[in-house]
Amino acid sequence: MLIGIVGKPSSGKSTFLNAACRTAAKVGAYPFTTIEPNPGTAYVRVDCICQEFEVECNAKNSICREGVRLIPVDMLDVAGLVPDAHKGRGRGNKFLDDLRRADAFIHVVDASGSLDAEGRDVEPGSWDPKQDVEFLEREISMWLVQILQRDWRRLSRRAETEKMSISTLLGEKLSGLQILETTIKEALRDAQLQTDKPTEWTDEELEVFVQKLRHRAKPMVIAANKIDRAQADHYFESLNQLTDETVIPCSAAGELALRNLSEKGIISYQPGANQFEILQLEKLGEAERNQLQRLQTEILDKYGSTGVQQVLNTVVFEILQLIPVYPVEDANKLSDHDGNILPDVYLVPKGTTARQLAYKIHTDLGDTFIHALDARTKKRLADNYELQANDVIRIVAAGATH
Ligand SMILES: Nc1nc2c(ncn2[C@@H]2O[C@H](COP(=O)(O)OP(=O)(O)OP(=O)(O)O)[C@@H](O)[C@H]2O)c(=O)[nH]1
Ligand SMILES: [Mg+2]
Repeated sequence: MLIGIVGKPSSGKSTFLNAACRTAAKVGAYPFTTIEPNPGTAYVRVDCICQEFEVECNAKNSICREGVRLIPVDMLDVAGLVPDAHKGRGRGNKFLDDLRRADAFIHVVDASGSLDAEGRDVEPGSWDPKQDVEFLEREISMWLVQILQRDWRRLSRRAETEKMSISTLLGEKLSGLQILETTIKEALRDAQLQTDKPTEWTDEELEVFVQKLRHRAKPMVIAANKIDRAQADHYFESLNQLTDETVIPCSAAGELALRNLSEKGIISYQPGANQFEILQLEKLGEAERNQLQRLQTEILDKYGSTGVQQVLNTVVFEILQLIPVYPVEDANKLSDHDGNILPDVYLVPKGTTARQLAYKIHTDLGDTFIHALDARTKKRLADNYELQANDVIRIVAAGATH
């Protein structure tokens, strides 16, 4: 799974990546600090089922820390987008091709209104960030339009002359963008387009279709960043009212500071928490003490967290609607064949069946699937059983078990 971090220059994308992934991507108070994309691995956090089963995990594909399972998700921070990037302005929009595989985007917005459209400093509060939301969604749509337009004529003619479904042809064309034919069909319905006459679609109609497709295929959460600065709470409220996207108040810089101090052992802090504990007060200078005090009262007390972890969990569990499931090979010991307890957790879309899980683990396991077993009840589950969050599943297959 891949989550893309997008937004205008200097909104705090690389700071968000560094806070979430403990990377060292270059950060700078000037536009286009990032040119080449920065990859990272963040973790979403769920209560691990080891507590319920009263066992100690030997987590392999994830981390279990004091009953909290940290599940890795890949992230990619890219260059800043500016209005009319699709016409080549700024760094253009070609770099978004690195985000073809992205399942969702985090739009990092400067909620303090201190940067213009190009990411240059302006009087704090003088730039209304709602413009950033509008232009960014348009630029992402235009990126998709340009991908489609490359051979739209040939594709639409072929659909009509060969009497092929336009959704099937679009599905083939867009498979590299992780877009399924079912999603395309839904977007065509949303756009109310005549699917038997694609050659007659106007450019505007194609754009409407792409907007609907973007909304479904590349869903977005808005991180109202720099919430620690003046004016930001006001703009956060108005952003929240303006758009149907989820908007989460966020201080990437605050999270970064807390994680840095926590890693040095100076404070104790769990990402996502609404408080921290100072362990080594003597190691903090007066400025740092004041900064921590402000972080507590102006961010954690006010918003409940720095927002970074909440943005990640919202993308994975609310927007993408993924659920954690634990495959095991021994349903009694809850282990793999080496005896590791609850080694793996998979994030799968709601509605995933037992057989689909088998395919995710290994193609052979899917092909030779016989039935699955619920480790809690020891009941057999059919191939079309829809997995539930926190299921512990053994897959029984011909020749191989898991
Ligand atoms: N006050 C405050 N400043 C922040 C926050 N997040 C980032 N910044 C600052 O904003 C500036 C830009 O941060 P970057 O992370 O480099 O922004 P970016 O979006 O990656 O910028 P480009 O790579 O140029 O597109 C830096 O000076 C950061 O320290 C935040 O939550 N609060
Ligand atoms: Mg950057």
